[in-house]
Amino acid sequence: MAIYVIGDIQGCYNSFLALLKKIKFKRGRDKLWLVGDLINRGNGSLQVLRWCYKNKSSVTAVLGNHDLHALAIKYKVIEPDDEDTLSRLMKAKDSDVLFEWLKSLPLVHYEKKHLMVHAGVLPQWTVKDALKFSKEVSIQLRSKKYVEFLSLMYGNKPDKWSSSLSKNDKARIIINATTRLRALSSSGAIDFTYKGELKNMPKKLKPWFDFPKRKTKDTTIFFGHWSALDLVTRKDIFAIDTGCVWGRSLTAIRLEDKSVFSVKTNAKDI
Ligand SMILES: [Mn+2]
Repeated sequence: MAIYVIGDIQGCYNSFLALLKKIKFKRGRDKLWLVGDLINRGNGSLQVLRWCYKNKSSVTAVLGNHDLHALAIKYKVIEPDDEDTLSRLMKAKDSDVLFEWLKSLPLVHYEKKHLMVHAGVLPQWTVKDALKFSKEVSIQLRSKKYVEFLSLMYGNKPDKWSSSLSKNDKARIIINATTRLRALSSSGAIDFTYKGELKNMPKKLKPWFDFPKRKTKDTTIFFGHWSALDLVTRKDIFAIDTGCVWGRSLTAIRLEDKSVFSVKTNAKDI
């Protein structure tokens, strides 16, 4: 048995199947950890989500910004935009059950001393904090008021963590940090604009994982979301969004020995 952590699939179903073939994935023996953004932008969101649901006993996944965006469209909190490729998924006869599963996913997962999150964690958070905050959001998403909850997650404020935030502000920054975070200003405010490579990053910003005194630095963290980083394999962080939906590649890391497996994007997916 092995655990493979896989980067942002974003509806690239053929690429995903090719990667499963490459790692010789066997249901019942191996497990998959998916870093979120399972769907959207690629054209196989319905197939990816169906595969995950059918194999849910082998899949551990966390929510990404695109997954939350899809939930907001599904439950009529917002209208789809021009770049969304979710209409087949929305109209599918099994759409309700697929979204019910998606909605049940956490924001962070911790197991075997490894943390998985879609985008990042704030420097003030310990692993225990991240898990507690993820749970608070999951409780809301699983409650009867989930539509109302999804409607209040939009917005970039507050951009700074504080233990005295109101309940809604706290939920919003937890969601923004775990699903959208890339860089922080020197004062620790989330920067929502910079998406580029590290070498071009403005001096006043720092990637979240290099922010001073980050409390999770002794834990190995797997994340996606930041495709411009490409593959980063350090002792403390594994950035594994290698831009499948941008025509680059889809990557898996075997948790046990950190072996890297990757396939080029299948052109049919985008
Ligand atoms: Mn993302």
